[in-house]
Amino acid sequence: MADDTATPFYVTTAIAYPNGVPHIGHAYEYVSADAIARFKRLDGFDVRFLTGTDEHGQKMQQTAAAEGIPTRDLADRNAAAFRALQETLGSSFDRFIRTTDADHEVASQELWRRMADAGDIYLDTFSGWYSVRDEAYFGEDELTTLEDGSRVATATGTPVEWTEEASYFFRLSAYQDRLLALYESQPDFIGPVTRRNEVASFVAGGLRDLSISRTNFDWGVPVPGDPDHVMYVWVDALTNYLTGAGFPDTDPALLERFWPADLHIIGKDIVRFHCVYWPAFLMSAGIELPKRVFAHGFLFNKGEKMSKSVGNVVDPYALVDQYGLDPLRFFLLREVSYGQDGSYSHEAIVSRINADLANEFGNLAQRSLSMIAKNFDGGVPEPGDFTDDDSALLARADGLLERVRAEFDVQAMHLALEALWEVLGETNRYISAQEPWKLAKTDLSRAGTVLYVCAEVVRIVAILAQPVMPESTGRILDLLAVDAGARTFAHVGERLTPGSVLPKPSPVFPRYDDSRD
Ligand code: ME8
Repeated sequence: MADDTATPFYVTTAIAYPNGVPHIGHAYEYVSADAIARFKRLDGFDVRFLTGTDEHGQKMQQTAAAEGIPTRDLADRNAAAFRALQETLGSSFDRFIRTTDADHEVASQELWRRMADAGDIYLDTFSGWYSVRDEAYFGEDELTTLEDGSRVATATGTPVEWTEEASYFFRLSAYQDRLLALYESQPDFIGPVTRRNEVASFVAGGLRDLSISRTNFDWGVPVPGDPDHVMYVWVDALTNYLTGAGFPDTDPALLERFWPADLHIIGKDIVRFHCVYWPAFLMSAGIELPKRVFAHGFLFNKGEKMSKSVGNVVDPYALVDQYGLDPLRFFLLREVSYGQDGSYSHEAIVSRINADLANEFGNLAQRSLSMIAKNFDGGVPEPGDFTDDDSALLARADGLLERVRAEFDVQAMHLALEALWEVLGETNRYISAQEPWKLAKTDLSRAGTVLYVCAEVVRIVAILAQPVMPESTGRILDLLAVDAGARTFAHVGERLTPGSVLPKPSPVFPRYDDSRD
Protein backbone atom coordinates (compact mmCIF):
# COMPACT_ATOMS: atom_id res chain seq x y z
CA MET A 1 0.00 0.00 0.00
CA ALA A 2 1.24 3.46 -0.87
CA ASP A 3 2.01 5.61 2.12
CA ASP A 4 -0.06 8.76 1.63
CA THR A 5 2.01 10.75 4.08
CA ALA A 6 5.23 10.09 2.15
CA THR A 7 6.41 12.52 -0.50
CA PRO A 8 5.62 11.21 -3.99
CA PHE A 9 8.43 10.56 -6.46
CA TYR A 10 7.68 9.61 -10.06
CA VAL A 11 10.56 8.25 -12.13
CA THR A 12 10.43 6.87 -15.66
CA THR A 13 12.71 5.19 -18.20
CA ALA A 14 12.52 5.72 -21.94
CA ILE A 15 10.12 3.24 -23.50
CA ALA A 16 12.05 0.94 -25.80
CA TYR A 17 11.29 0.16 -29.44
CA PRO A 18 10.31 -3.50 -29.51
CA ASN A 19 11.27 -3.96 -33.14
CA GLY A 20 14.26 -5.96 -31.96
CA VAL A 21 15.34 -7.70 -28.78
CA PRO A 22 16.78 -5.80 -25.81
CA HIS A 23 20.52 -5.18 -25.58
CA ILE A 24 22.94 -4.14 -22.85
CA GLY A 25 22.16 -0.43 -23.42
CA HIS A 26 18.57 -1.09 -22.39
CA ALA A 27 19.75 -3.14 -19.41
CA TYR A 28 21.97 -0.24 -18.34
CA GLU A 29 19.08 2.20 -18.40
CA TYR A 30 16.81 -0.17 -16.45
CA VAL A 31 19.39 -0.91 -13.76
CA SER A 32 20.17 2.76 -13.23
CA ALA A 33 16.53 3.85 -13.07
CA ASP A 34 15.75 0.93 -10.77
CA ALA A 35 18.57 1.89 -8.40
CA ILE A 36 17.12 5.41 -8.22
CA ALA A 37 13.59 4.09 -7.60
CA ARG A 38 14.83 1.75 -4.86
CA PHE A 39 16.94 4.48 -3.29
CA LYS A 40 13.97 6.81 -3.03
CA ARG A 41 11.74 4.09 -1.55
CA LEU A 42 14.35 3.26 1.08
CA ASP A 43 14.64 6.97 1.76
CA GLY A 44 10.94 7.17 2.62
CA PHE A 45 9.41 8.40 -0.65
CA ASP A 46 6.22 7.04 -2.19
CA VAL A 47 7.74 6.00 -5.51
CA ARG A 48 6.07 5.32 -8.82
CA PHE A 49 8.43 3.78 -11.36
CA LEU A 50 7.23 3.53 -14.96
CA THR A 51 8.81 1.68 -17.86
CA GLY A 52 7.58 -0.02 -21.00
CA THR A 53 7.61 -0.26 -24.80
CA ASP A 54 7.07 2.22 -27.64
CA GLU A 55 5.20 0.08 -30.13
CA HIS A 56 3.87 2.32 -32.88
CA GLY A 57 5.46 3.66 -36.03
CA GLN A 58 6.45 2.69 -39.50
CA LYS A 59 9.55 0.82 -38.38
CA MET A 60 7.46 -1.68 -36.41
CA GLN A 61 5.07 -2.14 -39.30
CA GLN A 62 7.95 -2.73 -41.72
CA THR A 63 9.82 -5.14 -39.45
CA ALA A 64 6.65 -7.18 -38.97
CA ALA A 65 5.95 -7.18 -42.72
CA ALA A 66 9.50 -8.39 -43.38
CA GLU A 67 8.92 -11.26 -40.93
CA GLY A 68 5.52 -11.94 -42.45
CA ILE A 69 3.66 -11.58 -39.17
CA PRO A 70 0.96 -9.15 -37.97
CA THR A 71 2.47 -6.02 -36.39
CA ARG A 72 0.65 -6.74 -33.16
CA ASP A 73 2.30 -10.15 -32.92
CA LEU A 74 5.74 -8.60 -33.29
CA ALA A 75 4.83 -6.04 -30.62
CA ASP A 76 3.50 -8.72 -28.27
CA ARG A 77 6.52 -10.95 -28.70
CA ASN A 78 9.16 -8.29 -28.20
CA ALA A 79 7.32 -6.36 -25.49
CA ALA A 80 7.34 -9.64 -23.55
CA ALA A 81 11.10 -9.88 -24.08
CA PHE A 82 11.65 -6.36 -22.69
CA ARG A 83 9.45 -7.09 -19.72
CA ALA A 84 11.26 -10.36 -19.06
CA LEU A 85 14.62 -8.59 -19.14
CA GLN A 86 13.42 -6.10 -16.54
CA GLU A 87 12.31 -8.97 -14.34
CA THR A 88 15.65 -10.73 -14.76
CA LEU A 89 17.42 -7.51 -13.79
CA GLY A 90 15.35 -7.20 -10.63
CA SER A 91 13.68 -4.03 -11.83
CA SER A 92 11.07 -2.82 -9.33
CA PHE A 93 8.80 -1.06 -11.83
CA ASP A 94 5.21 -0.30 -10.84
CA ARG A 95 3.78 -0.41 -14.34
CA PHE A 96 5.06 -1.74 -17.64
CA ILE A 97 3.25 0.48 -20.11
CA ARG A 98 2.74 -0.49 -23.73
CA THR A 99 1.76 2.28 -26.11
CA THR A 100 -0.79 -0.14 -27.56
CA ASP A 101 -2.60 -0.18 -24.18
CA ALA A 102 -6.16 1.15 -24.47
CA ASP A 103 -5.72 3.93 -21.90
CA HIS A 104 -2.71 5.22 -23.81
CA GLU A 105 -4.72 5.90 -26.95
CA VAL A 106 -7.18 7.94 -24.89
CA ALA A 107 -4.34 9.91 -23.25
CA SER A 108 -2.57 10.63 -26.56
CA GLN A 109 -5.76 11.85 -28.21
CA GLU A 110 -6.55 14.07 -25.24
CA LEU A 111 -3.11 15.66 -25.34
CA TRP A 112 -3.55 16.24 -29.09
CA ARG A 113 -6.99 17.85 -28.54
CA ARG A 114 -5.59 20.20 -25.94
CA MET A 115 -2.75 21.29 -28.23
CA ALA A 116 -5.28 21.76 -31.05
CA ASP A 117 -7.60 23.78 -28.75
CA ALA A 118 -4.65 26.01 -27.93
CA GLY A 119 -4.34 26.79 -31.66
CA ASP A 120 -0.98 25.06 -31.97
CA ILE A 121 -1.87 22.41 -34.58
CA TYR A 122 -2.53 23.13 -38.28
CA LEU A 123 -2.79 21.07 -41.49
CA ASP A 124 -0.25 21.58 -44.29
CA THR A 125 1.86 19.59 -46.73
CA PHE A 126 5.14 18.17 -45.67
CA SER A 127 7.94 17.26 -47.98
CA GLY A 128 11.46 16.31 -47.15
CA TRP A 129 14.09 13.61 -46.76
CA TYR A 130 12.68 10.99 -44.42
CA SER A 131 14.52 8.18 -42.73
CA VAL A 132 12.21 5.33 -41.87
CA ARG A 133 14.71 3.83 -39.48
CA ASP A 134 15.19 7.06 -37.53
CA GLU A 135 11.56 8.08 -37.99
CA ALA A 136 12.81 11.59 -38.69
CA TYR A 137 13.12 14.05 -41.51
CA PHE A 138 16.56 15.44 -42.35
CA GLY A 139 17.58 18.69 -44.04
CA GLU A 140 19.81 18.78 -47.16
CA ASP A 141 22.72 19.81 -44.98
CA GLU A 142 22.29 16.69 -42.83
CA LEU A 143 22.71 14.20 -45.71
CA THR A 144 25.57 12.37 -47.38
CA THR A 145 25.40 11.02 -50.95
CA LEU A 146 26.89 7.53 -51.31
CA GLU A 147 28.84 6.22 -54.31
CA ASP A 148 25.75 4.58 -55.77
CA GLY A 149 23.96 7.95 -55.70
CA SER A 150 21.66 7.05 -52.79
CA ARG A 151 21.47 9.39 -49.84
CA VAL A 152 21.80 8.67 -46.15
CA ALA A 153 21.43 10.73 -43.00
CA THR A 154 24.99 11.70 -42.06
CA ALA A 155 24.49 11.35 -38.30
CA THR A 156 23.02 7.85 -38.35
CA GLY A 157 23.97 6.43 -41.76
CA THR A 158 20.38 5.40 -42.47
CA PRO A 159 18.82 5.68 -45.96
CA VAL A 160 16.46 8.58 -46.60
CA GLU A 161 13.62 8.89 -49.12
CA TRP A 162 12.01 12.03 -50.58
CA THR A 163 8.56 12.05 -49.06
CA GLU A 164 5.54 14.33 -49.55
CA GLU A 165 2.44 14.00 -47.47
CA ALA A 166 -0.39 15.96 -45.94
CA SER A 167 0.59 16.48 -42.35
CA TYR A 168 -0.51 18.19 -39.21
CA PHE A 169 2.09 20.52 -37.78
CA PHE A 170 2.78 21.65 -34.25
CA ARG A 171 3.75 25.31 -33.83
CA LEU A 172 7.07 24.52 -32.20
CA SER A 173 8.52 27.79 -33.53
CA ALA A 174 6.20 29.70 -31.19
CA TYR A 175 7.86 28.08 -28.16
CA GLN A 176 11.45 29.16 -28.62
CA ASP A 177 11.35 31.98 -26.05
CA ARG A 178 9.40 29.98 -23.50
CA LEU A 179 11.79 27.05 -23.82
CA LEU A 180 14.83 29.27 -23.42
CA ALA A 181 13.18 30.86 -20.38
CA LEU A 182 12.59 27.37 -18.97
CA TYR A 183 16.25 26.33 -19.29
CA GLU A 184 17.27 29.64 -17.75
CA SER A 185 14.85 29.67 -14.83
CA GLN A 186 15.08 25.94 -14.05
CA PRO A 187 18.72 25.04 -14.54
CA ASP A 188 18.01 21.56 -13.13
CA PHE A 189 15.50 20.76 -15.85
CA ILE A 190 18.20 19.03 -17.93
CA GLY A 191 21.11 17.04 -16.62
CA PRO A 192 24.01 16.68 -17.05
CA VAL A 193 24.92 20.33 -17.65
CA THR A 194 26.64 19.61 -20.99
CA ARG A 195 23.32 18.37 -22.36
CA ARG A 196 21.52 21.47 -21.12
CA ASN A 197 24.01 23.68 -22.93
CA GLU A 198 23.62 21.69 -26.15
CA VAL A 199 19.83 21.90 -25.98
CA ALA A 200 19.83 25.61 -25.16
CA SER A 201 22.09 26.42 -28.09
CA PHE A 202 20.01 24.27 -30.43
CA VAL A 203 16.84 26.13 -29.40
CA ALA A 204 18.55 29.51 -29.53
CA GLY A 205 19.39 28.71 -33.19
CA GLY A 206 15.67 28.83 -34.02
CA LEU A 207 12.93 26.21 -34.19
CA ARG A 208 10.86 25.05 -37.13
CA ASP A 209 7.31 23.80 -36.77
CA LEU A 210 7.15 20.05 -36.33
CA SER A 211 5.30 17.59 -38.55
CA ILE A 212 3.25 15.49 -36.12
CA SER A 213 1.12 13.17 -38.24
CA ARG A 214 1.60 10.57 -40.97
CA THR A 215 -0.65 9.16 -43.66
CA ASN A 216 1.68 6.59 -45.28
CA PHE A 217 1.05 3.88 -42.66
CA ASP A 218 -1.63 3.16 -40.09
CA TRP A 219 0.16 1.49 -37.16
CA GLY A 220 -0.33 4.34 -34.73
CA VAL A 221 -2.81 6.37 -32.71
CA PRO A 222 -5.47 7.91 -34.99
CA VAL A 223 -5.56 11.70 -35.04
CA PRO A 224 -8.81 12.87 -33.39
CA GLY A 225 -11.31 13.88 -36.06
CA ASP A 226 -9.09 12.79 -38.99
CA PRO A 227 -8.55 9.04 -38.98
CA ASP A 228 -6.59 9.15 -42.26
CA HIS A 229 -3.71 10.38 -40.12
CA VAL A 230 -1.89 8.63 -37.33
CA MET A 231 0.17 10.58 -34.83
CA TYR A 232 3.89 10.93 -35.36
CA VAL A 233 5.28 8.23 -33.09
CA TRP A 234 7.08 10.65 -30.77
CA VAL A 235 3.84 12.48 -29.88
CA ASP A 236 2.32 9.27 -28.68
CA ALA A 237 5.57 7.93 -27.21
CA LEU A 238 6.21 10.93 -24.97
CA THR A 239 2.60 10.86 -23.77
CA ASN A 240 3.28 7.51 -22.09
CA TYR A 241 4.60 9.37 -19.06
CA LEU A 242 1.18 10.99 -18.62
CA THR A 243 -0.78 7.80 -19.32
CA GLY A 244 1.29 6.03 -16.69
CA ALA A 245 0.15 8.60 -14.13
CA GLY A 246 -3.57 8.26 -14.87
CA PHE A 247 -3.98 11.08 -17.44
CA PRO A 248 -6.48 12.36 -18.40
CA ASP A 249 -8.95 10.79 -15.98
CA THR A 250 -8.36 7.04 -15.75
CA ASP A 251 -7.04 7.62 -12.23
CA PRO A 252 -7.46 11.20 -11.00
CA ALA A 253 -5.93 10.48 -7.58
CA LEU A 254 -2.82 8.99 -9.18
CA LEU A 255 -2.49 11.97 -11.52
CA GLU A 256 -2.88 14.44 -8.70
CA ARG A 257 -0.25 12.62 -6.70
CA PHE A 258 2.39 11.81 -9.31
CA TRP A 259 2.20 14.49 -11.99
CA PRO A 260 4.43 16.35 -12.74
CA ALA A 261 7.00 13.57 -13.00
CA ASP A 262 10.12 14.08 -10.92
CA LEU A 263 12.61 12.46 -13.25
CA HIS A 264 12.74 11.13 -16.78
CA ILE A 265 15.77 8.88 -17.27
CA ILE A 266 16.73 8.66 -20.95
CA GLY A 267 19.77 8.06 -23.16
CA LYS A 268 21.75 10.86 -24.74
CA ASP A 269 20.37 10.26 -28.24
CA ILE A 270 16.83 11.30 -27.36
CA VAL A 271 17.51 14.50 -25.44
CA ARG A 272 15.97 16.77 -28.07
CA PHE A 273 12.65 14.92 -27.97
CA HIS A 274 12.47 15.13 -24.19
CA CYS A 275 13.88 18.60 -23.61
CA VAL A 276 12.47 20.51 -26.58
CA TYR A 277 9.38 18.79 -28.00
CA TRP A 278 7.99 17.36 -24.78
CA PRO A 279 8.00 20.58 -22.71
CA ALA A 280 6.60 22.48 -25.72
CA PHE A 281 3.71 19.99 -26.08
CA LEU A 282 2.96 20.25 -22.37
CA MET A 283 3.13 24.05 -22.34
CA SER A 284 0.72 24.09 -25.27
CA ALA A 285 -1.68 21.69 -23.56
CA GLY A 286 -1.49 23.61 -20.28
CA ILE A 287 0.02 20.70 -18.36
CA GLU A 288 2.76 21.04 -15.78
CA LEU A 289 6.27 20.14 -16.92
CA PRO A 290 8.36 17.31 -15.50
CA LYS A 291 10.94 18.52 -13.01
CA ARG A 292 14.01 16.96 -14.53
CA VAL A 293 15.28 15.00 -17.51
CA PHE A 294 18.60 13.20 -17.08
CA ALA A 295 20.45 11.74 -20.05
CA HIS A 296 22.84 8.88 -19.43
CA GLY A 297 25.62 8.04 -21.84
CA PHE A 298 26.02 5.08 -24.15
CA LEU A 299 27.64 1.84 -23.23
CA PHE A 300 30.27 0.40 -25.52
CA ASN A 301 31.90 -2.99 -25.68
CA LYS A 302 35.64 -2.33 -25.13
CA GLY A 303 35.09 1.17 -26.44
CA GLU A 304 33.48 0.02 -29.69
CA LYS A 305 29.93 0.80 -30.65
CA MET A 306 27.83 -2.34 -30.56
CA SER A 307 26.69 -3.45 -33.95
CA LYS A 308 25.39 -6.65 -35.44
CA SER A 309 27.96 -6.51 -38.25
CA VAL A 310 30.92 -6.24 -35.84
CA GLY A 311 29.38 -9.14 -33.93
CA ASN A 312 29.85 -7.55 -30.52
CA VAL A 313 26.22 -7.12 -29.49
CA VAL A 314 26.12 -8.48 -25.98
CA ASP A 315 23.09 -10.25 -24.70
CA PRO A 316 22.38 -8.93 -21.21
CA TYR A 317 21.17 -12.36 -20.09
CA ALA A 318 24.60 -13.79 -20.89
CA LEU A 319 26.23 -11.17 -18.64
CA VAL A 320 23.85 -11.93 -15.77
CA ASP A 321 24.56 -15.65 -16.15
CA GLN A 322 28.29 -15.18 -16.26
CA TYR A 323 28.83 -12.63 -13.48
CA GLY A 324 25.66 -12.74 -11.40
CA LEU A 325 23.01 -10.05 -11.22
CA ASP A 326 24.24 -7.96 -8.31
CA PRO A 327 27.88 -7.87 -9.46
CA LEU A 328 26.69 -6.77 -12.91
CA ARG A 329 24.43 -4.06 -11.45
CA PHE A 330 27.32 -2.88 -9.27
CA PHE A 331 29.74 -2.85 -12.19
CA LEU A 332 27.42 -0.82 -14.43
CA LEU A 333 26.77 1.81 -11.81
CA ARG A 334 30.27 1.97 -10.29
CA GLU A 335 32.42 1.79 -13.40
CA VAL A 336 30.64 4.30 -15.60
CA SER A 337 30.29 7.96 -14.61
CA TYR A 338 26.55 8.35 -14.96
CA GLY A 339 25.87 10.81 -17.74
CA GLN A 340 29.00 9.92 -19.68
CA ASP A 341 29.66 7.13 -22.13
CA GLY A 342 31.15 4.00 -20.67
CA SER A 343 32.89 0.88 -21.75
CA TYR A 344 32.72 -2.63 -20.44
CA SER A 345 34.94 -5.63 -20.90
CA HIS A 346 35.44 -8.96 -19.17
CA GLU A 347 38.64 -7.68 -17.52
CA ALA A 348 36.95 -4.55 -16.17
CA ILE A 349 34.02 -6.51 -14.74
CA VAL A 350 36.27 -9.13 -13.11
CA SER A 351 38.46 -6.44 -11.63
CA ARG A 352 35.47 -4.74 -9.97
CA ILE A 353 34.14 -8.06 -8.70
CA ASN A 354 37.45 -9.12 -7.18
CA ALA A 355 38.81 -5.80 -5.93
CA ASP A 356 35.68 -3.97 -4.81
CA LEU A 357 33.22 -6.70 -3.96
CA ALA A 358 35.28 -9.72 -2.88
CA ASN A 359 38.24 -7.93 -1.26
CA GLU A 360 36.93 -4.63 0.06
CA PHE A 361 33.42 -5.57 1.08
CA GLY A 362 33.14 -9.36 1.18
CA ASN A 363 36.37 -9.98 3.09
CA LEU A 364 35.65 -7.27 5.61
CA ALA A 365 32.23 -8.73 6.34
CA GLN A 366 33.47 -12.30 6.40
CA ARG A 367 36.53 -11.62 8.57
CA SER A 368 34.61 -9.56 11.10
CA LEU A 369 31.71 -11.97 11.33
CA SER A 370 33.93 -15.07 11.60
CA MET A 371 35.93 -13.52 14.44
CA ILE A 372 32.70 -12.58 16.18
CA ALA A 373 31.38 -16.13 15.72
CA LYS A 374 34.59 -17.64 17.02
CA ASN A 375 35.23 -15.39 20.01
CA PHE A 376 31.84 -14.13 21.12
CA ASP A 377 29.57 -17.20 20.87
CA GLY A 378 28.10 -15.87 17.63
CA GLY A 379 26.54 -12.83 19.30
CA VAL A 380 27.17 -9.13 18.63
CA PRO A 381 29.93 -8.16 21.12
CA GLU A 382 29.32 -5.48 23.76
CA PRO A 383 31.56 -2.54 22.78
CA GLY A 384 33.73 -0.91 25.45
CA ASP A 385 34.66 2.79 25.41
CA PHE A 386 35.38 4.00 21.88
CA THR A 387 38.86 5.33 21.09
CA ASP A 388 39.29 8.36 18.84
CA ASP A 389 39.94 6.04 15.89
CA ASP A 390 36.77 4.08 16.58
CA SER A 391 34.68 7.23 16.91
CA ALA A 392 36.18 8.83 13.79
CA LEU A 393 35.38 5.76 11.69
CA LEU A 394 31.85 5.48 13.05
CA ALA A 395 31.32 9.18 12.37
CA ARG A 396 32.46 8.69 8.76
CA ALA A 397 30.01 5.82 8.35
CA ASP A 398 27.22 7.83 9.97
CA GLY A 399 27.89 10.67 7.52
CA LEU A 400 27.45 8.40 4.51
CA LEU A 401 23.68 8.70 4.20
CA GLU A 402 23.87 12.43 3.63
CA ARG A 403 26.67 12.09 1.07
CA VAL A 404 25.08 9.26 -0.82
CA ARG A 405 21.72 11.02 -0.88
CA ALA A 406 23.31 14.17 -2.30
CA GLU A 407 24.91 12.12 -5.08
CA PHE A 408 21.74 10.19 -5.92
CA ASP A 409 19.81 13.48 -6.02
CA VAL A 410 21.95 14.54 -8.99
CA GLN A 411 22.06 11.02 -10.46
CA ALA A 412 25.76 10.57 -9.64
CA MET A 413 25.39 6.95 -8.58
CA HIS A 414 29.06 6.25 -9.34
CA LEU A 415 30.07 8.88 -6.78
CA ALA A 416 27.64 7.52 -4.21
CA LEU A 417 29.28 4.11 -4.56
CA GLU A 418 32.72 5.69 -4.45
CA ALA A 419 31.83 7.30 -1.13
CA LEU A 420 30.73 3.94 0.31
CA TRP A 421 33.87 2.21 -0.89
CA GLU A 422 36.09 4.93 0.53
CA VAL A 423 34.73 4.13 3.97
CA LEU A 424 35.11 0.39 3.35
CA GLY A 425 38.76 1.08 2.43
CA GLU A 426 39.27 3.00 5.66
CA THR A 427 37.67 0.20 7.61
CA ASN A 428 39.98 -2.35 6.04
CA ARG A 429 42.96 -0.20 7.03
CA TYR A 430 41.50 0.15 10.52
CA ILE A 431 41.07 -3.60 11.00
CA SER A 432 44.63 -4.23 9.75
CA ALA A 433 45.98 -1.63 12.17
CA GLN A 434 43.90 -2.78 15.14
CA GLU A 435 44.62 -6.50 14.60
CA PRO A 436 41.56 -7.84 16.45
CA TRP A 437 42.80 -11.44 15.80
CA LYS A 438 45.72 -10.66 18.11
CA LEU A 439 43.60 -8.70 20.57
CA ALA A 440 41.31 -11.71 20.88
CA LYS A 441 44.16 -13.44 22.72
CA THR A 442 45.27 -10.51 24.88
CA ASP A 443 42.32 -8.15 25.34
CA LEU A 444 39.04 -9.75 24.36
CA SER A 445 36.99 -6.75 25.36
CA ARG A 446 39.00 -4.46 23.06
CA ALA A 447 38.75 -7.04 20.25
CA GLY A 448 34.97 -6.94 20.73
CA THR A 449 34.92 -3.16 20.42
CA VAL A 450 36.94 -3.24 17.19
CA LEU A 451 34.73 -5.94 15.69
CA TYR A 452 31.63 -4.07 16.77
CA VAL A 453 32.87 -0.98 14.90
CA CYS A 454 33.60 -3.08 11.78
CA ALA A 455 30.20 -4.78 11.91
CA GLU A 456 28.54 -1.37 12.25
CA VAL A 457 30.29 -0.05 9.14
CA VAL A 458 29.28 -3.19 7.24
CA ARG A 459 25.67 -2.71 8.37
CA ILE A 460 25.56 0.92 7.26
CA VAL A 461 27.22 0.29 3.91
CA ALA A 462 24.97 -2.72 3.26
CA ILE A 463 21.85 -0.65 3.97
CA LEU A 464 23.00 2.13 1.67
CA ALA A 465 24.11 -0.23 -1.12
CA GLN A 466 20.72 -2.00 -1.23
CA PRO A 467 19.43 0.04 -4.19
CA VAL A 468 22.34 -1.19 -6.30
CA MET A 469 22.69 -4.77 -5.02
CA PRO A 470 19.39 -5.67 -3.38
CA GLU A 471 19.95 -9.39 -3.03
CA SER A 472 23.53 -9.59 -1.73
CA THR A 473 23.19 -6.68 0.67
CA GLY A 474 20.04 -8.38 1.95
CA ARG A 475 22.13 -11.45 2.73
CA ILE A 476 24.73 -9.36 4.57
CA LEU A 477 21.98 -7.75 6.63
CA ASP A 478 20.63 -11.25 7.38
CA LEU A 479 24.10 -12.23 8.65
CA LEU A 480 24.00 -9.20 10.94
CA ALA A 481 20.49 -10.19 12.12
CA VAL A 482 19.13 -6.80 11.07
CA ASP A 483 15.32 -7.00 11.15
CA ALA A 484 13.54 -6.77 7.81
CA GLY A 485 11.81 -3.67 9.18
CA ALA A 486 15.10 -1.99 10.13
CA ARG A 487 16.67 -1.78 6.69
CA THR A 488 15.35 1.53 5.42
CA PHE A 489 17.50 4.64 5.57
CA ALA A 490 15.57 5.88 8.59
CA HIS A 491 17.39 3.14 10.54
CA VAL A 492 20.93 3.98 9.46
CA GLY A 493 21.53 5.97 12.64
CA GLU A 494 20.68 3.05 14.93
CA ARG A 495 23.28 0.62 16.28
CA LEU A 496 23.59 -3.16 16.34
CA THR A 497 22.26 -4.57 19.59
CA PRO A 498 25.00 -6.19 21.69
CA GLY A 499 24.19 -9.78 22.49
CA SER A 500 21.89 -10.32 19.52
CA VAL A 501 22.56 -13.75 18.08
CA LEU A 502 24.00 -13.93 14.57
CA PRO A 503 23.63 -16.78 12.07
CA LYS A 504 26.69 -18.72 10.97
CA PRO A 505 28.65 -16.45 8.61
CA SER A 506 29.05 -17.39 4.96
CA PRO A 507 30.76 -15.45 2.17
CA VAL A 508 28.48 -13.18 0.15
CA PHE A 509 30.84 -11.91 -2.56
CA PRO A 510 32.96 -14.74 -3.96
CA ARG A 511 36.00 -13.95 -6.10
CA TYR A 512 35.56 -14.42 -9.84
CA ASP A 513 37.88 -17.20 -10.79
CA ASP A 514 38.97 -16.64 -14.39
CA SER A 515 40.23 -20.19 -14.72
CA ARG A 516 36.65 -21.48 -14.57
CA ASP A 517 35.77 -19.98 -17.98
O1 ME8 B 1 14.79 5.63 -28.25
N1 ME8 B 1 23.86 2.47 -24.29
O2 ME8 B 1 13.88 3.52 -27.96
P1 ME8 B 1 15.23 2.62 -28.02
C1 ME8 B 1 23.03 3.06 -23.41
N2 ME8 B 1 11.46 4.42 -28.27
N3 ME8 B 1 21.74 3.36 -23.66
C2 ME8 B 1 21.25 3.04 -24.86
C3 ME8 B 1 22.04 2.40 -25.85
C4 ME8 B 1 23.41 2.11 -25.51
N4 ME8 B 1 24.25 1.51 -26.33
N5 ME8 B 1 21.26 2.22 -26.93
C5 ME8 B 1 20.03 2.72 -26.63
C6 ME8 B 1 13.84 4.87 -28.13
N6 ME8 B 1 20.02 3.21 -25.39
C7 ME8 B 1 12.43 5.45 -28.07
C8 ME8 B 1 12.25 6.16 -26.74
S1 ME8 B 1 10.83 7.54 -24.95
C9 ME8 B 1 9.35 8.37 -24.94
C10 ME8 B 1 10.91 6.80 -26.53
C11 ME8 B 1 18.89 3.85 -24.68
O3 ME8 B 1 14.77 1.23 -27.80
C12 ME8 B 1 18.28 4.98 -25.48
O4 ME8 B 1 19.04 6.15 -25.33
O5 ME8 B 1 16.01 2.94 -29.23
C13 ME8 B 1 16.91 5.10 -24.83
O6 ME8 B 1 16.95 5.88 -23.67
C14 ME8 B 1 16.60 3.65 -24.48
O7 ME8 B 1 17.83 2.93 -24.53
C15 ME8 B 1 15.59 3.03 -25.44
O8 ME8 B 1 16.09 3.11 -26.77
